[in-house]
Parts: sequence; C-alpha cells; structure tokens
Amino acid sequence: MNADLKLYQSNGSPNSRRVRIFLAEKGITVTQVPIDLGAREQFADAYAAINPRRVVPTLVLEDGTAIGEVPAIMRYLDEAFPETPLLGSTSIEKALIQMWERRMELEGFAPVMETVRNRAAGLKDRAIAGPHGYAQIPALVDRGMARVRDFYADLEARLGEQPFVAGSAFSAADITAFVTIDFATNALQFGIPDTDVAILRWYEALTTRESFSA
Ligand SMILES: N[C@@H](CCC(=O)N[C@@H](CS)C(=O)NCC(=O)O)C(=O)O
Repeated sequence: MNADLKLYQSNGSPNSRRVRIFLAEKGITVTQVPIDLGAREQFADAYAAINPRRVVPTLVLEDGTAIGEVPAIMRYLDEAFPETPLLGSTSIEKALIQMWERRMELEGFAPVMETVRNRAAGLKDRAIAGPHGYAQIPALVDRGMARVRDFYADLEARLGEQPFVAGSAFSAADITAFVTIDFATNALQFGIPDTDVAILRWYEALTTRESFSA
C-alpha cells in the first residue's frame, strides 16, 4: 500500500532501519528522503526545521505533522494502518509488546549505541546524538560491552522460553532486538555468542523474512 508519508532517514542508521523494517512488515510504502549523516545534513536548517533534535528518522504526514522518536513513529503507523498489527491488538498485548520493545531498546540498543559513540574516533564530542555536543567518556566503553553481554544472556533466556521476544507472536520487539544485534555485530564486532542457541534459532528464522533486508 502506498501512503502519502515521507520518511527522512539514513541507510546506515539503525534507528532508521527499525522503521524501514516496521513499514515493510506492514506492507506500507512511503517516500524515503535520505539524510546524509556523514555530510552532517541533519544539522542543516532545512532538516532542523523538521526535527529540531537533528536526528533521524522523522516521519512527516500529509498535513506536515513531523513525528520523531522511533517508538512514536511505530505507534502512529500501527494505529493509522491497523492491518498487520505489530504493537498488539488487545490491551494486554499492547502493554506486553511495549514492555518488551522498550526493554530491547533500553537494555540492548541503547548500550550498543552508548559503546559505539563513546569509542568511535569520528564521534569525539558527539557522544550523544542530538543538538548538543557531549565529550566521550572512555570508561563507558567497557561498561557498555558488559551491558551488551548481559543483553545477549537475558535475550537467550527469554527466547529459550518463547518463540518471539514478546511471546508467541512476531512484534515490534523482535525488530528492535534484531536491529540491535546487527548493530552490535557490525559496529562492535560483538555478534551472537555461539552458545546462544535460542537467539541463533530466532535470528535465522527472522532473516528469511523479506522485510529484514529493508
Ligand atoms: N531517540 C531517537 C534517536 C535517534 C538517533 O539517535 N538517530 C541517530 C541515527 S541512528 C542520528 O540521527 N544521529 C545523528 C548524529 O549522530 O548526529 C529516536 O528514537 O529516533
């Protein structure tokens, strides 16, 4: 389905990828507007007018409303296009999926991001994305790696009990967890440990979904 929406995004941005996969899973096609983070296009006045936080992604609706923050974008899309819900249908499903998606973001995605941003030479004084510059804190790298290790251990325990992160059905929580793992693998060379058989089983199954190449 073609929707009259614009997604400002960057191909190399894992946050943008969470939304691209979400859209692909729902079968929604939008106009993608590339923002070149390497060229600091997020700081251009034209983009700052759309998203004053100067980060991607941003979803812009037909009436010009600009929605930032990945969970908010997901929520809008799931409510505006209710077919193939990825954030649940009942009150209980919605609460549990939000709980698990938030855990994947806070306990997985954020520690990977924190480690990458406090380590990469090219991100000196850009340790936190957004309009304000922050210096790197090297001690956060070791702590971040420990948090990523714990994320894998906790996810292994969860997927040993349930086929998907939020339970019996695929959801947005799986998207955030999967993007987190690819991000950790590519940016930190910290892939799924060989002993994490439940994560490996789940990961292999998800790679067969067409949406995950989005
Ligand atoms: N909390 C924001 C985070 C967005 C974010 O950090 N995006 C990164 C790319 S993954 C970005 O735009 N970075 C720009 C920069 O580092 O200047 C969200 O959920 O959308």
